[in-house]
Amino acid sequence: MAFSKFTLVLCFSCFLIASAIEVSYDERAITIDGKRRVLISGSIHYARSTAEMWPSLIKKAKEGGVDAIETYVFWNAHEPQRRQYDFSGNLDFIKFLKTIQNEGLYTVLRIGPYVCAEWNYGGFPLWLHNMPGIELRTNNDVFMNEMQNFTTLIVDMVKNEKLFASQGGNIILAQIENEYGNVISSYGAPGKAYIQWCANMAESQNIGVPWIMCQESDAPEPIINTCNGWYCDNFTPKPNKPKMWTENWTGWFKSWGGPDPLRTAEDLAFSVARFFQTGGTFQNYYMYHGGTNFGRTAGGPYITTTYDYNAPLDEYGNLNQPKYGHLKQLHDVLHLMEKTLTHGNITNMDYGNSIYGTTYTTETESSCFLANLNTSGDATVRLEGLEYTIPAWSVSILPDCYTEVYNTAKVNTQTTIMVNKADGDETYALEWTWRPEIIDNTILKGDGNIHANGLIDQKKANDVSDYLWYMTNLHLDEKDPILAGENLTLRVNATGHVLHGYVNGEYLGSQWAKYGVSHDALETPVKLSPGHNLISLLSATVGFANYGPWFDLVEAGILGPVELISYSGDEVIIKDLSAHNWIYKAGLHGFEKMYFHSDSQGSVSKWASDSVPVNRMMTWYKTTFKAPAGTDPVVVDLLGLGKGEAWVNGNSIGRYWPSYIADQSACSKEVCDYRGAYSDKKCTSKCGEPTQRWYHVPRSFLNDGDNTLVLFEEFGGNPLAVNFKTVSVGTACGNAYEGNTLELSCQGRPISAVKFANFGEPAGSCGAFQKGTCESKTDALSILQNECVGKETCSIDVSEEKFGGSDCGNSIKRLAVEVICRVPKLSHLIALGMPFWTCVIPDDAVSFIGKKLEYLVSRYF
Ligand SMILES: *[C@@H]1O[C@H](CO)[C@@H](O)[C@H](O)[C@H]1NC(C)=O
Ligand SMILES: *[C@@H]1O[C@H](CO)[C@@H](O)[C@H](O)[C@H]1NC(C)=O
Ligand SMILES: *[C@@H]1O[C@H](CO)[C@@H](O)[C@H](O)[C@H]1NC(C)=O
Ligand SMILES: *[C@@H]1O[C@H](CO)[C@@H](O)[C@H](O)[C@H]1NC(C)=O
Ligand SMILES: *[C@@H]1O[C@H](CO)[C@@H](O)[C@H](O)[C@H]1NC(C)=O
Ligand SMILES: CC(=O)N[C@H]1CO[C@H](CO)[C@@H](O)[C@@H]1O
Repeated sequence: MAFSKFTLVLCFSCFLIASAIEVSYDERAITIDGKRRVLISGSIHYARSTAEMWPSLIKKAKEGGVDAIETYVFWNAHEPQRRQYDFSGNLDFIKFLKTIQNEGLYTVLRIGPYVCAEWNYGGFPLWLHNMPGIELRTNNDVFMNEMQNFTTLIVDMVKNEKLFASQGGNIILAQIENEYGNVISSYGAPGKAYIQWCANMAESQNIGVPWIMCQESDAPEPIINTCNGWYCDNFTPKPNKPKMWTENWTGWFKSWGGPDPLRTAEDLAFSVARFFQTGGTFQNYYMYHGGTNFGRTAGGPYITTTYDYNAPLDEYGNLNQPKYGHLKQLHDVLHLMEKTLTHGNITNMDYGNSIYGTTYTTETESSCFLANLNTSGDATVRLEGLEYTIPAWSVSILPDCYTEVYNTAKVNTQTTIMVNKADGDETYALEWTWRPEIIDNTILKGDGNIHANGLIDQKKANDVSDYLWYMTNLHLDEKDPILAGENLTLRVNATGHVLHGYVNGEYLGSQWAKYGVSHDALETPVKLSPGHNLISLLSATVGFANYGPWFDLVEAGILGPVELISYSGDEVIIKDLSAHNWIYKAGLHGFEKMYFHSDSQGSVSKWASDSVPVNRMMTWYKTTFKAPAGTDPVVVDLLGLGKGEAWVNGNSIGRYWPSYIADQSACSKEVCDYRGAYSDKKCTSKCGEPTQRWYHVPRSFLNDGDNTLVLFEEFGGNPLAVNFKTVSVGTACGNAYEGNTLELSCQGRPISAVKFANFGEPAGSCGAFQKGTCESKTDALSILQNECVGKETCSIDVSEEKFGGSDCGNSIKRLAVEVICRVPKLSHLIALGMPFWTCVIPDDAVSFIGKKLEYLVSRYF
């Protein structure tokens, strides 16, 4: 069956190939078959989800009002060894592009192949760095040959599948290089020559659609320069080029030790509305779905495994509400105004006090924007005789210059609070086996495979592991002054990633720096004996640098100096070991032996099940588990562990580091206010909590029978609390303005109860709503109960017709509502004195007894 379905799809594409689509541009917009377009695009990186997730992510993007999906191409993932390629699994980017095409969306293909993207080494393969005579991202033949070779390979693969619009496909734009304008001044004249070469090389690929360069103000003709940033309303394109925004940061990425970022829906919508008000016609969300940095793909230093980005779709692909829905409504309005936005004459009005109006006028219609850039004062504006109230830091859109159909600060979409819950009522304890990482060879014998005089940059080792041992033998004469002195200390200046020190087999201590960027040294008392001594240092990188001028040269590992220090009277005696002969060994023994593979039969006997150790460094743990039932996304809770990497059925789910607590001081003290310019320091939260406790286990990594979880624990931790949960909607709230329709949805499960409902001037926010000083005469709660309980979605007209008059006078009223999307824990209900019969009611039966349960819940919660 699957086969015949496949052939059917193939034949469909035979028909689709029919005609080329002409993509061009003028000073107003990208044109498709001669028609100027308003285009909303969203970034989804194929390598940050699984092939099984792609169709649903893209479908949700389409439903969110997105016209195009934008992705980078990840060179180091595809060409891990020179001329050895991988396009399998979630690296099958052609399949990803076809999934977008099948959904009827356009694609923006950002080849780079330098991509930044908080991706390991910005997407460059490490072997590139180690090629003789190479200099990256500048006018260097060795580099340019490699860049051209890879770019050509990708373009040819796409051409073979006829995916460029010029061939009848859906790719409308392609990008070469990335944000080079931010760094070009550091590269001097060769940088200018290089970017010119990039343009010529790209053009010579003859793809038949325009090339773009982002953040490159002197992009060579005919390449379009585009803007990246939190806001791009002040961006001016080159003459005769459309105003395009390739990266509107929907949130921000997260670093180990850093807080949770949040960019509010109100501010993001404000930035988009301002961009279109000021003449923009193409806009891309970076990210629309951020996803997960599986394996060792996270960039650095210190980018977390989650790449959620606070995007409209969360890490697991769930709708991040209200952001998703609030933007969807904005996209619908902007699409409605496509004609006026791309053809209308533009008139700007300055009302003073940072209030600006813009009218787009064609022969037949006009559309208006009213923006209030004032960060505190709401404003009243007169337009053609009518008055409009524009809240501070917001934009109102009037598609006919008469009716306000959208205001960026008035969120009429539900807010969703997700919960992680166990399969069934209780979490069960997993049974663990363990084995030590074998390190005697390195800490006692100093065995390695590379010898060098001096300390080396870790990029010189191969890139299959974070780990590199640095070992040196030290022969000390009995009379050596360093032994004669007092307080003998080993001092190792590292680059800020993680370092563990051993001398003669004994563990001395570890050191790592906040965000992996400062240069604190490991300083520890040490005992050495006359004769032979062995110093073994283990360096663990946490993602190579991915951004900045010459970022590729940023060194990692132990660069020194490595010194022994002792004191004799007032004299300091220093023995510098940096230039010694050092022996190197890359990787973990258990990794080479594939301990992480569920079917590594050969070594099965060596896993011990008795006296499972806790807080033991350099330890492997293994357990089997059943996948949680259902289709909700699965996460594993790794609280209790230190730092390491985790594998499910042999698939790496990424680095873990739950013991890294987000810096207390990194959170903003003020209550999050959407008003005023956003930066990644604003509205942060979760300080004092583990930076990342939950790790995504994609459903496609799991099977119906036994599944294996393997952990490599580097720091020492306790696996006994590890458990699997699913992520689903717990609570949905609305806070919608009169005149709108509020849609409430539990996304696939019934609304089980209405916890709060009030029409009038309610106060507070989701989870903490309160009645205001006035309200409607009817009982909003019972109206909501009647219409919503037991249903998966319900739609409420927020109006006086529905809720009756109120004692609020003429002010604009709102409906605040909070509904519960799951059955409360039975144990909880029993504790509250619920009758026994409720214990036997399964989840699914809830809709039948919903009202009864609802009543109980509203009484007891
Ligand atoms: C890339 O380089 C290899 C040799 O290393 C060569 O065989 C291949 O043709 C090159 N590809 C392109 C598109 O230039
Ligand atoms: C913002 O509005 C207040 C009044 O609401 C006004 O006093 C202030 O000058 C305005 N600020 C700017 C920058 O226009
Ligand atoms: C738009 O501006 C052009 C040039 O100033 C003018 O010829 C045209 O009549 C204007 N169209 C409208 C609808 O105002
Ligand atoms: C430690 O190393 C860093 C480079 O990683 C260097 O900038 C710094 O000067 C070194 N410190 C000492 C004391 O040599
Ligand atoms: C050695 O360490 C001890 C204890 O910290 C301290 O009292 C003493 O002054 C140190 N000696 C020298 C020479 O620094
Ligand atoms: C164009 C722009 O806004 N660039 C900014 C991108 O973000 C970094 C980090 O926040 C800033 O340093 C750049 O100025």
